[in-house]
Amino acid sequence: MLGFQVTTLGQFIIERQSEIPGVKGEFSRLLRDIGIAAKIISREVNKAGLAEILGEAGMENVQGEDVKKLDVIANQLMIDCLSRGGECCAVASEEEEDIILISTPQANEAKYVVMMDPLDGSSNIDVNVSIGTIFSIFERVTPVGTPATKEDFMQAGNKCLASGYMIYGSSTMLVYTTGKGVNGFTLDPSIGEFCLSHPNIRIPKMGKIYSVNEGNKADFPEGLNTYIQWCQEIDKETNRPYSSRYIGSMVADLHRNLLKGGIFVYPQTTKKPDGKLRLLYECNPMAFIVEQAGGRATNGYGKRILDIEPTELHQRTPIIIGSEDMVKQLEQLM
Ligand code: AHM
Ligand code: MG
Repeated sequence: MLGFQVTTLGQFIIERQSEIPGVKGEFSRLLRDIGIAAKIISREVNKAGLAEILGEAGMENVQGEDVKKLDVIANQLMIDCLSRGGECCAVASEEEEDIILISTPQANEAKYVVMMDPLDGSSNIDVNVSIGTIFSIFERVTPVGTPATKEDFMQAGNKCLASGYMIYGSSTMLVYTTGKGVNGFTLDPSIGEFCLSHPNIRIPKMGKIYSVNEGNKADFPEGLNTYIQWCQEIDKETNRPYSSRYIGSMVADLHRNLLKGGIFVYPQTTKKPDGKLRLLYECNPMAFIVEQAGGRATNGYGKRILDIEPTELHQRTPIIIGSEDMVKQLEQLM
């Protein structure tokens, strides 16, 4: 194959533009800008291992420049790409205390806001393990022509127009949804393009993988411990024991479970009564993708993640997400 059949992310975005009601070229341009940011962040992630040579974060490198942490770099790159495109009026980021108003003269005219976790799985950065970027796009609720406010970000996930993630793994992928299924693109570094590699991703209804930080077991709700024990029992009919897989990067853990089938849990614990993961930057975007792929995402107590009304930018929520039947099974025990 010479590559003539390849569909690039840019082509795909334009071809699918008409599927989203009320959406015009600006929205496609915004997705394209995120695609550009993805390529640049991927490049930075790939050379992160050279930090020892180029200089440690927080110090000066051999050229006398300040070396920044990768998550700070990713945050700035996303904001720069979104500012350059002109379709986004403001950004909320896990890395920033408050919302960031895009400072270009035309920004108030833009219709969309972006929420993001620029580099998820930060504990894995220094050890060369997969990390990711998570994003979601909403239409603003304040009038176009005025500066965006926090209100534009206090929207339930069910209002989300598009969400996605980049995973920097053995290859770099961008997976996203606009509410019409989920599609995955793999970066071909030789041509510098994301190419459609995983069209119409569907998560298996039932899987054999459970992903949870079992180190916190002593603090888990009883129902979760009962479920984990059940996953570990031997039973030929239900193909148990299941495999335990936990990378510690939500993007990587969920990406694997999305393709193979499985459940990912970050529950509330006695130490963290709201769990750890952030509703706006991590849980909502991933819940939108998993639901669009045919899976399920709740807080474990009957509440759909996408229906939670946020009150705080950095709000956390417990989450159970993945293959529909596995999530339902655990919910019954909770
Ligand atoms: P981060 O955004 O600071 O990287 O934290 C989020 C990460 C998730 O990617 C991952 O699922 C979780 O934290 C792991 O937490 P823990 O080490 O408590 O299991
Ligand atoms: Mg994160």
